[in-house]
Amino acid sequence: MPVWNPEYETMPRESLAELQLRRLQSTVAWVYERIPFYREELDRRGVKPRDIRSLDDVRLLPLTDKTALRDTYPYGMFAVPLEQVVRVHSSSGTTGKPIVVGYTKGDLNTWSELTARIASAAGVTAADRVQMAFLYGMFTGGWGMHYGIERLGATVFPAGSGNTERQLMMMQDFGTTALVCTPSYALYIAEVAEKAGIDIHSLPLRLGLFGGEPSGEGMRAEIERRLGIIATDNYGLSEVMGPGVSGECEHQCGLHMAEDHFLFEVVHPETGETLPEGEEGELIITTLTKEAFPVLRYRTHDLTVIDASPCVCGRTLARMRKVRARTDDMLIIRGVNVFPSQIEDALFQIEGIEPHYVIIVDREGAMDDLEVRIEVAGEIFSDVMADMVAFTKRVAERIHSVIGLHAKVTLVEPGTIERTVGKARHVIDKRQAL
Ligand code: DLL
Repeated sequence: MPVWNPEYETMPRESLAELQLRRLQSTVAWVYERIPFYREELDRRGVKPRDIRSLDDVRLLPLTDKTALRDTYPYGMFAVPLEQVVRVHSSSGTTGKPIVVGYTKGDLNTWSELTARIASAAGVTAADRVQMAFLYGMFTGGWGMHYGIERLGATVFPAGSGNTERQLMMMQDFGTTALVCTPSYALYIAEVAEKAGIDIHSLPLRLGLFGGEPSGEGMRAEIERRLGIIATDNYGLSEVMGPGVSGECEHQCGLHMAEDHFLFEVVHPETGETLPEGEEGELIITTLTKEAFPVLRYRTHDLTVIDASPCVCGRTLARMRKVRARTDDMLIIRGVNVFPSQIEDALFQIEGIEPHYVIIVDREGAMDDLEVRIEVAGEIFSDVMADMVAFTKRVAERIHSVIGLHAKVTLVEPGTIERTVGKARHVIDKRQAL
């Protein structure tokens, strides 16, 4: 499979490091001059842009958290006047004010280059017909992927998310070959097709580019089986750009990171200490070419591992492991640390469970209660009571073996758990309301 931009994607790692250092130096000078927040932070540390002499000197720079971006809402972290900003997006925060990010013409050019790159790595070519089923709007997913896929020369159908029957009609009539959306929406599309008696396997659809939320290997296998496609994962976040930060190649063995435009580090989530390659920790990203909204050492809260060993595809860009958890989605239940993804992985191992679940945490007196509500295949649901009880017990045991806690397992009929056309919400923590 040809590489979209071999000059950068297959660059020898020593040259890449030189490029990164040059770009880091200009970014630090750029933010020092233009963003009061960074100038103050650097002055407080007694660090001047000229002190950045090696890539390791990135550690002299402050970590940036979401709060800094919130406190300067809406434009306080912009490095250029609004006249030079040609696009604004915002992050998908659920409550309060969003984080607002801006792009110059140059930034949009970089962005479409990088989304073209990940689409190409996933296997999209100019001959593809790509259905964009991401939300268009302030979310970076829709527009970000859209321009990259156009740049690549493929045909784009900007369907947007939702109206699943119409998505399926387009897929059938337009001959869609690639689908772009969140993994949970892909599954929902499969489900609606199955119900409507549409045989997706007989359609030209062959490839999926999924991102915007975590998805494990169990979820990938389910999507690949039900849609009859190859499913690839891509990752990004609004604060550093949007999609295009990293994405899988056809070998599906980690997400190649756009290291020519970002500097990636992994740190210990509590101490902030830099961890060696191969250790799991929080991903930290410094933008190297952003003009309007550069960030230094942004704390993503996403947990991953970086692997810089060569990939069979020939790209020299290091890979990050699929993000399965965030430092802030960890639940503490009866004193035990639990990631929702651990429960999901346990569920995906059991035959008969549909990939729709919700984890409900509540407090009864001083005790935390954990309930896992799952959809099961129709046959199981209509089975005799004794079989259902045995099944429930089996699921509870599997969950216990993974997280060491007893969960109340509730089986619900197929179709009862809320579906989403964007990012799925798998956890309801009622304790927060107390
Ligand atoms: O979700 C950008 C994006 C859109 C990426 C479309 C890929 C495709 P935000 O709304 O700012 O931006 O949310 C960013 O979503 O910090 C992760 O926690 C999570 N996330 C995004 N992609 C993945 C992924 C977009 N492939 C936050 N795997 C990030 C796991 C992901 N988590």
